[in-house]
Amino acid sequence: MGVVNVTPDSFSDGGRWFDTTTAVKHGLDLVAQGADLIDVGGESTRPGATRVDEAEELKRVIPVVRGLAAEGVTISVDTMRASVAEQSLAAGAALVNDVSGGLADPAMIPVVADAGAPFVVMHWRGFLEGGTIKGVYADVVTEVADELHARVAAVLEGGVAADRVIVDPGLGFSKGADHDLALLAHLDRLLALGHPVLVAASRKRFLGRVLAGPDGAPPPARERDAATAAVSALAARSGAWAVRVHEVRATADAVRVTRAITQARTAPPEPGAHGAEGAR
Ligand code: PMM
Repeated sequence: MGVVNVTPDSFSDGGRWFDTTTAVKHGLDLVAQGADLIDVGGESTRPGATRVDEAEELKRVIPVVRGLAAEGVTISVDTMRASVAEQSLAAGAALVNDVSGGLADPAMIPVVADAGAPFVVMHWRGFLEGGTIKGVYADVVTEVADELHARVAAVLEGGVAADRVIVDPGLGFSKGADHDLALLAHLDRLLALGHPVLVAASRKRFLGRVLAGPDGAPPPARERDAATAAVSALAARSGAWAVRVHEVRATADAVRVTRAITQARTAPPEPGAHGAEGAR
């Protein structure tokens, strides 16, 4: 899943793809680099970001969805607003990605249920009002799995079909670096919920902390793509359904190599056989 943020303030690529033509072109470039799905968002979810109003979000998102749909791209819309989801689906989006898992807008679940669209339900503990981080956990893996389970139950109750639900640990949302790392180390616990798992680690703060130099300074977001690709390979190996990334090429390669290695486990080569290039 390649990211097209049509926002001036996303933490990792803010402002770069802000106008419609550039955003559509960027989405097509990501497809050319190997993305199967493009996630279009018009509102930054960065901690402390102020919300954009509905009219502005629609103005950012809908033309980009329409432009990419016209090129045959499979699109997910990254929104917490039912109206944006509904109009994006009408404009050609295939899937709704809601970082609030339907909590921010009570109309979201009915819209998704009526459309029969796949729905990404992310683990979310609310807006960070006044800088409050609702990120206190005794056992982050168990709590995130339990809260996601409850959220999925509410989504199913609201009429979304079970085979349409995708879950996401919500890395960095009310979570510190150690929480994110623990969740990635235990993806199996999220897979056990019985739904496809989306992992969105791309360029996030926890990678900055892992990669920090001796002075403790994290590298800027755009220098975290190799680390992102490493997470993509590990997530793919663990059985993730998709990874949401800003820089697609490295992740597409990482996922392809992972797949080849996984296939080699189930179909080992004939004894003595090797390719035309010989063993290296
Ligand atoms: N993170 C961001 C935006 N959308 N969607 C899902 N499903 N999961 C996430 O973790 C997620 C998301 C924030 O990252 P960005 O500002 O770099 O796009």
